[in-house]
Amino acid sequence: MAFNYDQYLRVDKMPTLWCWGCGDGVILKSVIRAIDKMGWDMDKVCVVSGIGCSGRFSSYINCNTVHTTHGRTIAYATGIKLTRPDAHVIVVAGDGDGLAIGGNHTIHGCRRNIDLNFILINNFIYGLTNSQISPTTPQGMWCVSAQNGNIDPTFDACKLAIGAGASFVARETMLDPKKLEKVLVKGFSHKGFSFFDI
Ligand SMILES: Cc1ncc(C[n+]2csc(CCOP(=O)(O)OP(=O)(O)O)c2C)c(N)n1
Ligand code: SF4
Ligand SMILES: [Mg+2]
Repeated sequence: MAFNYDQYLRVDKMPTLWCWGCGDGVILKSVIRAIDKMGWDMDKVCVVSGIGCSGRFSSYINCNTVHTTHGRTIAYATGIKLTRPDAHVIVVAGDGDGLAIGGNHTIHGCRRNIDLNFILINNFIYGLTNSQISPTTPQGMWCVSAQNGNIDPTFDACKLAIGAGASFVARETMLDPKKLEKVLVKGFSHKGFSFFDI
C-alpha cells in the first residue's frame, strides 16, 4: 500500500514554494517516513527551522513548528528541549544557516550533546537569496557572489560535528531516499546530539 503522507502534512499549504525537482521535498518525505517508523505522536514532535528554502520545512510538516531567525535554530531548540524533555525536537537548517551565520551555535550544540536531531540541508549554496557562496560551496564553482569561481576551500560539516562532540554524525544524500530514511531512524533513535549532513 502506498504511504499516506497527508496525515503528516499541512495540505492547505500545498503546493510548496520549492522549485520543481528541489531535494527539500524529498528530505521532507524521508523525515515523515522516519517519524512514522519511530511511531512518534506528532503532538510530541517539534520542528524548528531557520531561514532559507530549507526553512520552509516547518511550514509544511503538521506538528509543533517554529520558523526561527537565521542561524539561531539551536538556541530555540535547546530552550524547547529544556522545557519539554519529552518532546522529539528536529532542527532543520541550511548550510548557510547552520554553518555560516549559525556556525557558532552549531559547534556548541554539538559540544553540549543535547538530545536534538539536527538536519543540515546542505545544498552547497544560499538557495533562497539566489546563489551566493556558502561554506560548503565547491571550490571553483560559479556563484552570483563569485563570478570567477569560488576561491575558498570547502568546509566538511561532519568533521566539524565530530570534532565538536556530536555523538551521532551521518552523511547521506536525498538521491537515495530509502537509505536516507534508515539513517534518519538510526539518528532519531540515538540519545544525544544527532547530526545529519544531507
Ligand atoms: C540575519 C539575517 N541575515 C541574512 C539574511 C538573508 N538570508 C536569508 S536566507 C539566507 C541564506 C540561505 O542559505 P541556506 O541557509 O544555505 O538555505 P537554503 O536557502 O540554501 O536552503 C540569507 C543570507 C536573513 N534572512 N537574516
Ligand atoms: S532555489 Fe534551490 S533550494 Fe531553493 S527551492 Fe529552488 S531548488 Fe530548492
Ligand atoms: Mg543552502
